[in-house]
Amino acid sequence: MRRVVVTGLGAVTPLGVGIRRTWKRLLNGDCGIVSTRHLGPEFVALPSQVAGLVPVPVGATTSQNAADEKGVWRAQDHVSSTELRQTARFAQYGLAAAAEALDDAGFDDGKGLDPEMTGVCLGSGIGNLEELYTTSVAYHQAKNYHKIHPLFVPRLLINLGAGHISMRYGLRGPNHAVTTACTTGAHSLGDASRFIQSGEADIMIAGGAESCIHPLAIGGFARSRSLATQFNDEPHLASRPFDRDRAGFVISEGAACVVLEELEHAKERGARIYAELLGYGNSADAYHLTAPREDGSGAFLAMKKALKLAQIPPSSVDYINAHATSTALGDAAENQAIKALMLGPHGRKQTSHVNVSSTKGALGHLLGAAGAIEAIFSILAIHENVLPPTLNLRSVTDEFDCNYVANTAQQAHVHVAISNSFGFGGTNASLCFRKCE
Ligand SMILES: *[C@@H]1O[C@H](CO)[C@@H](O)[C@H](O)[C@H]1NC(C)=O
Ligand SMILES: CC(=O)N[C@H]1CO[C@H](CO)[C@@H](O)[C@@H]1O
Repeated sequence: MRRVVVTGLGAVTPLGVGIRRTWKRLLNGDCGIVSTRHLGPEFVALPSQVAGLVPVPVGATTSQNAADEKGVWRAQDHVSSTELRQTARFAQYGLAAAAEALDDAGFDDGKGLDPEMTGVCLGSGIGNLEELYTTSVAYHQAKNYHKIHPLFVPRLLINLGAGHISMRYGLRGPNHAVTTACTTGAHSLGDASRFIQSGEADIMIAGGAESCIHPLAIGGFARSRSLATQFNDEPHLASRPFDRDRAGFVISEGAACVVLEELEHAKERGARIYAELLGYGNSADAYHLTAPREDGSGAFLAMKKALKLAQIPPSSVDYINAHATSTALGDAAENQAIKALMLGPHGRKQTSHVNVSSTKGALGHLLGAAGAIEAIFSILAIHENVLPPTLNLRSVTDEFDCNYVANTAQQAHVHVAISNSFGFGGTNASLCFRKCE
């Protein structure tokens, strides 16, 4: 069986451009969630006026998040003028995250890659809503198809994110784009690992990208009653996974990519190995459009399968990066699933020994990129033996009796970590990573 390891990391997030910066600020307890009111009157009319925005230079907008000029997003630093014209913003974030991950893995500018044995899996949950909206409006008003830009379709298609990465580096291995709502990022990593296991590729760039901070997306999620609406004056308090006062998720944007590599291939070139991707489990709730099964049995099945494939008992799991988006139902269902798994026959004896956190308190919900960035946090937890915190966790109801790493990062030996992702439609995935010695 070919084994798959992680050798490179890259990200663009509301905590900044670059994975080191994001991770440092996450451990520091910083929050990337800001008000959206400066984005225009349409945003002020929405019930939820907070979002995790990738910081941009001061002056471009009045985003408070951009106070510090380092780690801010300037598209021209990451994409060529041709790419800029041809791509949606989610794809630009994806290109930047992929470039950082490749550099981090020692393949600067793609040098040293075998084109035929290197592929890309980059997905997005929603894609380019802005393009769809503006084109629809222009077309409707003029009733003239010349209002449709010649690049409309290439800017719209979700798989063009992966396509652009392959074109930039000339990668001719598998090229794939998952779109499974908020499970997209996890499925991208998991499916990419199977391309390597099967021998179709030695190296895969895998991740998720999202940028749909648009009134239509916020309005839509608000209408499905999923968003936080009670913290518009205090954005940094809006995302509060597991907390008693949690009341909906915060929409965010960004991208995250990893370089996955076959173990022997990585060893041969002396690559730094962050962790091994040991197990990948999938399940479906088969229950409801947006709500989880209350008992969390969907999440339970996904984690159980990931551990079964990893051949690891629940008692060996040191850290769980929860999907927990800060909704009343979702967090409770996942908590129940985690406890059922970790306190079951082969689990730990006490809930207080179960270490779980949700990094969405600091970043909000990156939708199609969430599974990828949270997988990276799980990998770094293993690599650096530290548990990233759950922000805004002030008080809990009785059933929340694990260690949720409230507000401050904790040192702990992390050998095995699980990253959970669940999406609308009831699709659930878990990734299991292990330290590679
Ligand atoms: C959980 O985290 C704490 C640090 O807060 C650590 O001391 C403990 O060993 C961890 N438990 C497990 C089972 O990993
Ligand atoms: C927690 C749980 O049991 N299931 C998750 C699976 O996917 C659904 C899809 O809506 C999520 O909402 C659940 O949280």
